[in-house]
Parts: sequence; C-alpha cells; structure tokens
Amino acid sequence: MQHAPAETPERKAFYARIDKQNMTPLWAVLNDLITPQPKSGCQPVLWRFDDIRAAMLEAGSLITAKEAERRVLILENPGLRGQSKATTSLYAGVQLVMPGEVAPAHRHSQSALRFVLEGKGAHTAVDGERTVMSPGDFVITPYMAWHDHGNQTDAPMFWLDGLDIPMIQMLDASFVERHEAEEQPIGKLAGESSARFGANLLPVDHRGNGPTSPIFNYPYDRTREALAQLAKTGAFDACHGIKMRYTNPVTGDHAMPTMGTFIQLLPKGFKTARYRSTDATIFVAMEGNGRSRIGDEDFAWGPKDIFVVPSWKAVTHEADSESVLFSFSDRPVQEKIGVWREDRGNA
Ligand code: 1HN
Repeated sequence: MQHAPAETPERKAFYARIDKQNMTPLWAVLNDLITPQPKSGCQPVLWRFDDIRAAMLEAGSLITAKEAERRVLILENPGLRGQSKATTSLYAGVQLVMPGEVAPAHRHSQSALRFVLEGKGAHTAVDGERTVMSPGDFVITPYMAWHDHGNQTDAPMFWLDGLDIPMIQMLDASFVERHEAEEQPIGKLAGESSARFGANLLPVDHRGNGPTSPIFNYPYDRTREALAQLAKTGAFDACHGIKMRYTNPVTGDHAMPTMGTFIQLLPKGFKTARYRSTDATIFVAMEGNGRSRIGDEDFAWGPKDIFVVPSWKAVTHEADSESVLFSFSDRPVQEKIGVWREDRGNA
C-alpha cells in the first residue's frame, strides 16, 4: 500500500522556502509519478463517422484546404481536451479534400499516417512520387518527407490522419518547412515504390534508408484479400480474431518507427476474449457492425466509426457481421524501450 507522508507545519515551511529555489520534495509527489498501474487521463470514446462527415462538410464551406493548409477536424480525447490528442501519445484527425483542391506541400519532423475513409482517386505525393488513394488504403508520410495532397475527382475525399505529434512535442524536436511550390515536383513513376519494395523483392544492394517503410501505400484490396484467405483457415486468435501488423519489408519491423499499424478481421458472431495492453489504441471500423466493451463502457460501431481504447483498459469486441478493424498505437516505441505489456487473461 502506498502512503503519502504527513504535511507538518515544519515541512510545509521548508517546502515554501525551497520552492523559491525551484526545488520540491519528491516524497510529496512520488505516488503520482510512479503508479502501480498505468493511470491515464485518456478516456474511452467513439466518434460516429456520420457526425464527423457532417461537420467536415460544414468546414468545407467555411474554409478552403489552401487557406487552412490542412482542412482537418481534430479528434480530441474528452479526457485530454485542448491538447490536440486522441491518446496521451498520439494525434488523430479527419481531413477533407474537396474536388479541385490542393493541400500545399510541406514537411515536418512528425510522422503521419493516412487511413482512407471515403472517396476514390484523390492523390497524395510523398518525396517525389504520387499515389492514388482508395478506401481502406494505409498511406505513410515519413518524418521530413515532402508531402501534398490533391483531389482531381468530382467527389469529396475523407481520410483519418494519425500523427506522433504529442511524442515530438514531448521531445521538443519539432521542425516544419513549407515548399516553395504548392505541389512538389514529381520525379518518380506512379507505383514505383510499390514495385521496388512491395513485391517481396528488394533491390539487390538495398541496405535501407531509415526506420520508415519505403512502401508508402499499402492498398486495401491486397490487405483485404489476405484477410479473406486467412479467414478461411479458421485460425482465429481468441483476443484478436485474425490480426496482422503492417511491416517495413526491409527490416521486418513495424512500418513506421513511432506508430504501430494493424488490421484485423472478426468473423460474424465472433466475440474476443478480454485483452489489455499498455499501448492506447485508435481503432477504425473499416467494415462491419459490432460492439466493443472498453473498461465498463459499451460502444456500438459501424463502418468508418473511430474509437479509442486507453492504455491498460480491458477491451472485448463483438462482431454482428464480418468486420475489419484498422488500428494504430505507439507500440513500436514501447517495444523499443522494453515497457510494452499485454494481459491476455487466460486466453
Ligand atoms: C499534416 O501535415 C497533415 O499532411 C495532416 O495531411 C494533419 C496535423 C498536424 C500537423 C501536420 C497532412 C496534420 C499535419
């Protein structure tokens, strides 16, 4: 059992004196610093896509992508309001690019992921290569990579942005530069990275160039096909159904250094066993309908709804129809420093 030492008048007078010298007693705060279990302000929460979509379209009539630089509504965790955080370590937002718009080129030390929610055919350019995006595609913008987005289709395009903003903030390592051109020059063929790095092949002398996967679009049709094939094996994990992680083909490690990205399939009627882990996770229900119990709260989800499971909160998912969940968390960072933990109960 933890205890806090009593605050005697002599001690209080002492604290007040040393306070002026920018010193403070550890024993008064130790229990808050070193908790027996993760103790987070991050709360379970769900955003319905219909609500996000309606607000985004309203934003679309109030400001252009160009003026906003990025027309995004931040998904703020109710326990962390005003901090631009979906979890303690991660930022999430939904971005809208209207037909004919360009979100201008820039680069920054924060890594970004996109998970496409609605629309087909808008593009993003990363380090001189364009990729066209479709629903369910997972697209990477590595740290300090030039990137701009454009929509030459006749329909609005919506995607989820995930960034490691709070981590870079914590490290005081933020830099951003704006490109002189609205759109960066394109020097590579469309599909070049995917051909070079995404066909279970690597250039013979490739030794890697940094911690981020050189594949920057993991298209949903290929991911979905793999899940469909694996579902036929019937080899479902009790806690996860079928759950795969996106990888960097050069290293086999997570696709991104700061954010782990995952895709899972739950067959119709499947109920997962109680699970908890130290990496607070942001989920997107890409397909299907179901319910998740997070701690002692229930959340019903349908296509494109987004929800948060905080660190060390027990979660169970139940799928009413065959469902596919995309998710991301800070797991790669926790694994690197050795603190990542999971609790599978007895499953
Ligand atoms: C950013 O660069 C994008 O490139 C989206 O689409 C969201 C949030 C904060 C800072 C930079 C993008 C962002 C962002």
